[in-house]
Amino acid sequence: MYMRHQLVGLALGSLVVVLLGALCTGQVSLEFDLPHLLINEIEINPAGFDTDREWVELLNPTVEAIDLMGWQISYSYREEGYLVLSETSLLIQPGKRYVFVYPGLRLRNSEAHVFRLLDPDGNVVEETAPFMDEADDDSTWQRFPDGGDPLFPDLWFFQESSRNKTNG
Ligand SMILES: [Ca+2]
Ligand SMILES: [Ca+2]
Ligand SMILES: [Ca+2]
Repeated sequence: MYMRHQLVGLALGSLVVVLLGALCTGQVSLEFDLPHLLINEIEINPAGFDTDREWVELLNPTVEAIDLMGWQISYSYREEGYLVLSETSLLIQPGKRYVFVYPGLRLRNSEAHVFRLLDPDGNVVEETAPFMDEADDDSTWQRFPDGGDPLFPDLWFFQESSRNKTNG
């Protein structure tokens, strides 16, 4: 019990130090990432043929429109690489989503692989856990809750598709 109080005390002490530091410098350093464009849902293996039917749902959780021009997403089949999401200006408004359909056959079903999102400067903005999908049906990988939880950013469920709609 004493230990727990001591730990809470330490945590509160650290918080006070951070807040005091913020007051003194006018800056607050946050422990978690600021909101950014998200990979929110992934269909690796749609029912039937996969060609031209694999997709990712992107979500803009920020308060400003994001232009997809020059952003890239990873693919895994047959080799691994990146595809440009849009060559021209394409705005995703705040809170809105966009479904990117992979051209051709781009995603391995049976060997887990991560999905990465790169901004126009080539920075890795997001890297998911490794996913695979051998179900050959309407089930997809989806963040839970919709848009993710900042405290549990790697919480995903495999469940019936909610393409271009709220996950859940
Ligand atoms: Ca596939
Ligand atoms: Ca599927
Ligand atoms: Ca969805």
